[in-house]
Amino acid sequence: MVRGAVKTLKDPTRMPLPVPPEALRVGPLRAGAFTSRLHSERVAALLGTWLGITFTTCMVTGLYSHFGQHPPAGIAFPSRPVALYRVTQGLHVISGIAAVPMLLAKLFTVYPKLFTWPPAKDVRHGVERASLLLLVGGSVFQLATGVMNIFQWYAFGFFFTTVHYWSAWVTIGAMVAHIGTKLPLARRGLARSSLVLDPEPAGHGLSRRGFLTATGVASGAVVLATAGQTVTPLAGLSVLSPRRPGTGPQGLPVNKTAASAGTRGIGSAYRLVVEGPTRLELSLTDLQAMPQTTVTLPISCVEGWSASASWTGVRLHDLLRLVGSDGGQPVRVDSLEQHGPYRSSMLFHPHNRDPLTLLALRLDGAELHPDHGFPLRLIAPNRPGVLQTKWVGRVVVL
Ligand SMILES: Nc1nc2c(c(=O)[nH]1)N[C@H]1C(S)=C(S)[C@@H](COP(=O)(O)O)O[C@H]1N2
Ligand SMILES: [Mo]
Repeated sequence: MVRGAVKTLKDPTRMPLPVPPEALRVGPLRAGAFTSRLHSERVAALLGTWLGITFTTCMVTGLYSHFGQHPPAGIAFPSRPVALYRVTQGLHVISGIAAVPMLLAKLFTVYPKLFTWPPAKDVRHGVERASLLLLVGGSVFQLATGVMNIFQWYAFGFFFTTVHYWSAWVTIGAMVAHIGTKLPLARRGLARSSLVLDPEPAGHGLSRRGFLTATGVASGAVVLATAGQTVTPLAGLSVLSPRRPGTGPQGLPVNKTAASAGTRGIGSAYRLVVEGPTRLELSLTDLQAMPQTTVTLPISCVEGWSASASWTGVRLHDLLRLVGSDGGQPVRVDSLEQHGPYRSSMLFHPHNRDPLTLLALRLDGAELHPDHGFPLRLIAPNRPGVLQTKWVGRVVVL
């Protein structure tokens, strides 16, 4: 009896929608309007798999970067391995760049579906198709703004990181939903038997294999032309990367110069203020007289470039002990820079106590160049570049 009752209840999402008049079926809406053999289920499934891998890599490494910069209360980020952020952020940018040709190829493969007739068979089909707008729009938006950002082309009028972060959730959500609805199709397309059941039609022009190879080659080429910004041995190939190791003052790239930060011409009146349970003011001579440590650490910018250098200076932990702190409390480092989003950064206990966390006075043996933060800059292991504060004037134990 119950069974019968269920049977008579109609699934509302399967309610058929009216079919628009046949007279509208012109141009791309005609049956058989698209003839290229590249618009195939198998090509779409393979490209979808590649995109799933690159987008997932982007999301995971992007989340790591986000939480590295905005640590959730109580979760301290590790200070080792020292180059972890260099690897994760390098992967983030490399996988994003690799995804660009894949996304273009995928959109080409599936765009005839835009002209599906009827536009929506039933409510469920309509919702499914509308959700693709989020996926396509979100993917294009993420890759376009990401690439613009690494080239420091801020043509958009919003604050990049916040919008890139929230729209990533929308995109990934739409991707998960898409994979969910397409899984049976993708399985069929990826199965070896699909080559037998759905053999490639003979014809002129690019074959499916040729199309996929061209896409792979294009992805490989843009990766090789940019990855040298963080994979140093590839630097010579990096004709497209905006910042390359070995360029810039003291052989190290610079994002913000002393001139643009308004921190040029810091002279003998300089004092570092250290505030903890007690307070201390140190001149440059005082800092130079303290025990000096030399470490080799990379600057790993969120924009994907990274370069390693040798830094010499005073251990943060030593300074904290001088004002009566054991490094257990959060510490804020303030720059002499008056404006700008990166004039201050926070450090937590793994970094505060790490013997590699320095307030550096020297870079590769020479006094810091003004653009690298003269007279004093923070350099710490496994830390996003935006948090490696330059022109440090104050250290506060909170
Ligand atoms: N005060 C201050 N420190 C700063 C910045 C800044 O804008 N202001 N930029 C940060 C960024 S984004 C990076 S990647 C590193 C780069 O250091 P470098 O210019 O010495 O290579 O400095 C960081 N320190
Ligand atoms: Mo940066």
